[in-house]
This record gives sequence, structure tokens and C-alpha cells, in this order.
Amino acid sequence: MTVVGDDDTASTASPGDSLFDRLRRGDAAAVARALSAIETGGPQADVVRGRLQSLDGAARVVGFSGPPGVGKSTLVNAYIDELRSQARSVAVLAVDPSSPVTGGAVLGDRTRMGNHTSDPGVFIRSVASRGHLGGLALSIPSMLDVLDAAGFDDIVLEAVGAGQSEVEISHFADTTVILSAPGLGDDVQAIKAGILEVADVLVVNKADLPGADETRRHLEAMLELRDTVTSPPVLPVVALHGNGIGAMTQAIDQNHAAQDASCGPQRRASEALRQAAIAELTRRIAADPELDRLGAAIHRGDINLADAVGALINRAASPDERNQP
Ligand SMILES: Nc1nc2c(ncn2[C@@H]2O[C@H](COP(=O)(O)OP(=O)(O)OP(=O)(O)O)[C@@H](O)[C@H]2O)c(=O)[nH]1
Ligand SMILES: [Mg+2]
Repeated sequence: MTVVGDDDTASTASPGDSLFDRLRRGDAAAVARALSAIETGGPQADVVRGRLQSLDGAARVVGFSGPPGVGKSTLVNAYIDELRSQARSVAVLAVDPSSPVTGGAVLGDRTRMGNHTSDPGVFIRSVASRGHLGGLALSIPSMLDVLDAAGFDDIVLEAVGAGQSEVEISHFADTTVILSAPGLGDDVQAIKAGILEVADVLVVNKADLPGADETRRHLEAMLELRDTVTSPPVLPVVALHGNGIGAMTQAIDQNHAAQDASCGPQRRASEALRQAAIAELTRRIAADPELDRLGAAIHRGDINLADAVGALINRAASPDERNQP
């Protein structure tokens, strides 16, 4: 499979059947079209989603996150090399929650992964969601299901750009790899504690540069603050030259081996549900005039925060109550 853009030859008749059959055979154009349908939303997305239900997927999903310029795309490229040397097929979703699909970062990533674009065992797709209401969180699990149904052995999620996507991606991945590197500058280099919490494997990329040992010690010190029994391994890597990729792949394999293989699709369904429920709850609460009334009551000391939260959530859960005086 190669990089395929949107395929506009969608037939209006029986949108589900033939597309799904071709999808199951791993047809790249069908995969691209199913992904586009999910991204666009609406009835086509529902048809595709419906066919994907009770999928017993076998794909392993690995997420790569880290600050801008840390070397995610370079590392993903090296990881693809490693997987291909094991004859495993791989799909990459480069996820950018903040920029439109034509964003420079995504184009740059495509160039960096360029040596795989003619490999039929590699499928690369950029995902952007600016303007979609909660679109990314809602569409990613289904997009993973599409790639899973298409029979890819491995799916790689790359968080493009900075920010929340790092933590978000971990909800969808079976294994989350968090990257750090020396020389990124204090503000970007600082990996926030919340991000460390979701790491299954930590990579200190650019280990060829001065300061790599310090970065590693810094991460290990932060890990000691983690409230868990086991700590993720901290692995030095030079993504640019492929050094350390074997050890990283082993750590990813070990993390997968410790999991129930069938839990991926189910977890994605739960995560999609969680995100959709949060979005709906947020929408209802924002539209509830009682929000400001309760806010004022808290301010006056007439009600405490916990009770106000309970009242607001109850109202959101049963909108009929809004009509009560
Ligand atoms: N010295 C050194 N440079 C590296 C290494 N890995 C990546 N780089 C360089 O770091 C720069 C950024 O690499 P990218 O792979 O684009 O980083 P990224 O995290 O994908 O960046 P964004 O997608 O913009 O967030 C490039 O110039 C790479 O060549 C490495 O192991 N050592
Ligand atoms: Mg990148």
C-alpha cells in the first residue's frame, strides 16, 4: 500500500458492502476512502463504523509523542524500517489536532518518511481536525479500527506538534512511547509529569548530542516521583542513524506481550464512548442557565462546590429537569 489521497470515486450505491470487502483485502484506495468517510463524519461514517463493529482486530497500536523537533518523524521512519525488516505491514497516522491538513509539519513528515512511500507494506496518512467539533477524539478510534480491519500488523500514531495530543494519543495506543532529547531549550524540553504518567517506553533521542546523559538522568529522577510500582525503561536512541531502535522495539514488544491481545478494539470503543460522553456533557452544561445561578450561589457561600457539581451533572443527565422551575 502506498500513500493514497482522498478517493472521490465513491459510488452512491451500497456504500458499505463493496468498500468493506475491499477494505478487508487491504486495498489501499478502499482504506483511504474509509478513513475519509470517518474523518468527514455523517451517514457514510456511520455505515463504515457499523461494519467495523465486533471486529476482532490483531493490529498493535503504538503511539509516539514528544515536543516539536524531538525527532518523532525520524524515529517513526526508523521504526518502520525495523518492522519492515521483520516483514510486518504498518500503517501510520500522523495526527495533528491543531493544523489543517495542508500544514507544513505534516508535509515535512511525509518527506521524512518519503523512502517508504513506494513500499506496498506501508500506508501513511495525515489526520487533521481543525474545525471538527471534538472530531479528532471521536474519529481516531474508528480510523484505527479501519486500519485494523485492513489487516495491518502494526499501526503507528504520531502526534504532530505540541500540546495535549501527547496525552490524548495514549488513550488510543496499546503502547505509548514518549520522546525527549537534549538541546531543545528548557521550555520545550521539560516533559510534563502528566505525560510521563502515560509513558510505557521513554526514549532519549539524539543521544549523539551533548547533554543526552543529563536528559536521561533528568527523566529518571522525574520517574522516581511516579506513583507506580514499575517504571518505564529510559532508552538512548539516535533515530537519525537507527541506533537503539532494536532495544526500543524490544521494549515495545514486551509491553504488548503483557497485554491481552483482544483488548485493543474494546478499549478504543470505550475511549470513543468516554470522549463522546464528555463532549455531550460539556455541551449540555454550557447551555444550562443554571450554571451561572449555581456559580453565583457558590460565590455567596450558599452551596459548596461538590453539591453544585452534583446538581449540574444531574440536570445535564436528565434535560427534562431543566424545564422545572
Ligand atoms: N543529531 C540528531 N538529530 C536528529 C536525530 N533524530 C532527528 N534529528 C533531527 O531533528 C530534527 C527534527 O526531527 P523530526 O523527526 O522532524 O522531529 P519531529 O519530532 O517529528 O518534529 P515535529 O513533527 O515538527 O514535531 C531534524 O532535523 C532531524 O534530522 C538524532 O538522533 N540525532
Ligand atoms: Mg514530525
